[in-house]
Amino acid sequence: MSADPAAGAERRWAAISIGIIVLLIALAAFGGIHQAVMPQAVVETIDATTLHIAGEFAEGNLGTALEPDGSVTVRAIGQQYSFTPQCILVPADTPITLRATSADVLHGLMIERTNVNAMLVPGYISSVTTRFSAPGDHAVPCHEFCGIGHEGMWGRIKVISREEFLKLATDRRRLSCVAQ
Ligand SMILES: [Cu+2]
Repeated sequence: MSADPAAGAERRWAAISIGIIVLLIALAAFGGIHQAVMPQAVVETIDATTLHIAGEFAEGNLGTALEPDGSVTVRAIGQQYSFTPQCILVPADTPITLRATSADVLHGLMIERTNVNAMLVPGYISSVTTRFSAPGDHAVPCHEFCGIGHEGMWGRIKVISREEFLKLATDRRRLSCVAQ
């Protein structure tokens, strides 16, 4: 059989295409598996069974705290079926670190109209940094199904002006807008 130069070229190109596809699949698989098996750079753990008794998430530490550098740290807990504090008070135009965890099962913490979206996993601390440009109210739904009362699990974030917040922060160690 005489060699058909066109058929040879077809086969070569097919082999190259298949080679490229195999390489891309291998790269995607390596990337995904590699990332999945590597530990996260920062994992903070906490004993979910003693959250309320002592440590960072004891009741007196929940809410919003003004840090010496002028930034703000919010500590919150998710539990079936509410967030504590139920209403989080934060200043606008301020770097905010939100630290939260779960006291029981998996919950979600999403702040509407922002890109803040975290999972609250019992035993782990979720830490998110954000900043609000303007005062206003944001709903905070739990968006991980956590049980029969899940759809009623909503918190709130109230953003006030920085001046107003600093005034409130002078005489209170932890702030929230619960019952306001
Ligand atoms: Cu929930």
